[in-house]
Amino acid sequence: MRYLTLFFLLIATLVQAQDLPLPHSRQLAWQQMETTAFLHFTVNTFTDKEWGDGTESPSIFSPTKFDAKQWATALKAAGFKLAILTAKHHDGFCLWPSKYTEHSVKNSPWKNGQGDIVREVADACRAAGLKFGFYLSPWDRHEPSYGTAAYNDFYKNQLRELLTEYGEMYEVWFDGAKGENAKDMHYDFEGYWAMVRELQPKAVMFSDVGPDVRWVGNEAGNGGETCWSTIITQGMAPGVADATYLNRGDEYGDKWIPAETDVSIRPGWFYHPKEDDKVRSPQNLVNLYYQSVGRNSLLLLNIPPNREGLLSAQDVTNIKEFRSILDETFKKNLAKKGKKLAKLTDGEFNTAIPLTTMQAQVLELGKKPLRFDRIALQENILNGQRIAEAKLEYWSGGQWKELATFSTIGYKRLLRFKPIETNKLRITVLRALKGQVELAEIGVYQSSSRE
Ligand code: FUL
Repeated sequence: MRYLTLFFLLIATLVQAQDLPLPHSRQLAWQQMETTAFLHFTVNTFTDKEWGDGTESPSIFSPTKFDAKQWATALKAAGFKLAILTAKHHDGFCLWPSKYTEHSVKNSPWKNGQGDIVREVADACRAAGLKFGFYLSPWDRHEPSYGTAAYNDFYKNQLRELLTEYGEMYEVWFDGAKGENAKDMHYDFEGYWAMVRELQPKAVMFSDVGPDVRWVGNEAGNGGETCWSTIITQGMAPGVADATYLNRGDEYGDKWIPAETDVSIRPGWFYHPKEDDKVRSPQNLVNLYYQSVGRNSLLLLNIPPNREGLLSAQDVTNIKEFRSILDETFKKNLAKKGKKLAKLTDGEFNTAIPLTTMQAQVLELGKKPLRFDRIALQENILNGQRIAEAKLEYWSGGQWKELATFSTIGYKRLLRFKPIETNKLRITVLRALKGQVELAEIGVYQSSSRE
């Protein structure tokens, strides 16, 4: 009888453990990219606007030195893994010669209307070793059918062109923005999403509320100090979402939809000459990395091409230096010296160690004290996200001293602090969701002096 009870208890625990939402392999691959790039480029680049109204003449679209290779090479050199291009923004102008509208590059002077920006950028990205994705604005201020059911067919036709004629896609961006005076339009998001899933199964889909990745709730590059990869989407839709809720996520969330932090290297999303002296510095960008990737999110950094059709020199310099600083900081994981820390420093989620709530786990870094000022922690999210609160301490002067108390870890938590010297750390999970908590990785680093 006792064995039977034990057996049922075991089954109940297993069932419970599997209750939590888990990441799909495409979501995991997405999060592991960590830094991806956004490319906002369209008629706005030439009109100096952020939102076009759809009356722009295609004749103004005339990048004189357009060079997709320059974009892709610069992004690759700066360590980005994927680039997302605004194939169509709210103004409705298409960067590819869509069969379904005249409002596109085919009526522009660029390459005498024979060119295709989407094709050139997609090809250049692949050649440089970058993944590619696109943004196709549902809100369309040019298309006459907008506001009627026929627009859903129009949108799907465009979506199909992009999904079938340009090779493999890794992300499709569904923007929820709609101006105040936009027509009352009922978008068939379910239909759009089904089409992406069918035609490009590797692509994650972004919108305020997923289905695969969600908005972080602001455009300032701030991941939530607490950031769950799970949310409840009921009652929300693209454009109709609670930004504070999205920023934090929800430990009771029933869907795995991690947060994407989209932010621009300049004040605007599109290029404006007057913002040439307002490009975020490499240090500012590094800080964004800590605030996004370091808070269980992903950094989607916008680098807008200019009127010549090139990424501006300052932007290129700054993203390169940003990467060089990160590389220097995270080059050497000092925890690799710890004899018993092999499983925690091998870069694998599935060689994690179990942690028991309210039981301190000592992590021996070696005999001699090491000096460092950064720590990276990763939870085994293959089993879901569980840690709600934890504490780190370090051994110094014959006693344990508190280093940091924090909330979620998830994919990654980065901690910054004044340099310490120690040979031992200890981690205590103070609160966790049901099931087995597992620590997958620990990284211990001395930051670059250029941070
Ligand atoms: C917003 C848009 O309205 C902006 O123009 C930009 O594309 C940003 C990424 O998303 O909703």
